Amino acid sequence: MKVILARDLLGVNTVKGENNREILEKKGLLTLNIISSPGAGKTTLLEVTMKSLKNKYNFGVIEGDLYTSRDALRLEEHSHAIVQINTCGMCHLNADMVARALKDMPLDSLDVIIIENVGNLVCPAAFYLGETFKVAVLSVPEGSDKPAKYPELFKEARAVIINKSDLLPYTDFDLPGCVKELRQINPRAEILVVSARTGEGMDQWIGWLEVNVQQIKQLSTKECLQ
Ligand SMILES: Nc1nc2c(ncn2[C@@H]2O[C@H](COP(=O)(O)OP(=O)(O)OP(=O)(O)O)[C@@H](O)[C@H]2O)c(=O)[nH]1
Ligand SMILES: [Mg+2]
Repeated sequence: MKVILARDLLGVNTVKGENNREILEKKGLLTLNIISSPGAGKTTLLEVTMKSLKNKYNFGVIEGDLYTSRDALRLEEHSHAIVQINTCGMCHLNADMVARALKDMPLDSLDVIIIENVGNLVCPAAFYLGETFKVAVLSVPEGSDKPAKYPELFKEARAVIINKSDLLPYTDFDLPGCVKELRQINPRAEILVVSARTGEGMDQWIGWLEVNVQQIKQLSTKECLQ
C-alpha cells in the first residue's frame, strides 16, 4: 500500500512554486501573496491601493475564492489583467493553480502581480506559490491575540497590515501588545496600521509597495545585464 504524506505533497507544491518564482523573477515582477482570515479587508485594501497606483503600474491579479467571482469583479476595473480561481471548497491556493493562471496573463506588460488568497489564516501559509513576499492582513475586530495564536503566517510575512484601524476606539484590540508580539514572532516584518475605509496609513503601505516594485525591477535588470 502506498502512503502519501502531507509533507511529500507540500514538497511537490514547493517545487512548482519555485518554477513560478523563476518565471516571475525573470520578468522583474513583484508578486505579493495576500493572506488573511475571511473578511479582514483584503479586497477593499486592494481596491484602494490599485485605484491610487493604476496610472503608474499595471497590476495583474490572481483572485482566489472557494466560489463566486465577486472579488474579481470588484478589482477588474483597476487591474490590467485578472484571473479568478475558484477552488470549489479547497481552503487555499496551490502553486499549480497559480502556474495555470500565469499562463493566461500578459506578463510582459505587467509591473506587479497580486495574489489574493482564499480567506483563511492557517492553510494558505503552508503553500508556497512562487511569491516574492507574503503579506498578512489582520483586522481589528478579529482581536489582537491572533498573531500569537496563529503564528505560521505571521512568521513568514514580509509585511503585516493591521487593517480597520478606524474600529480601534470601539474594540478592546491591544495595539501596542499586538505589535510587541508580532515583533517577537517576526522581527523583520514591516508592520503597517491602516484603515482601507478612511485611508489612514494607506500612504505608508503604498510607499512600501512602490519601493519593492522598484527593487525587484532593478534586480532583474542587473541580472539581464550580467
Ligand atoms: N470599518 C472598516 N471596514 C472595512 C475596512 N476594510 C474593509 N472593511 C469591510 O470589511 C468587510 C470585508 O471586506 P473585504 O475587503 O471583502 O474582505 P476580504 O478579506 O477580501 O474578504 P474575503 O475575500 O471574503 O476573505 C467589508 O464589509 C468591508 O467594507 C476598514 O478599514 N474599516
Ligand atoms: Mg476578498
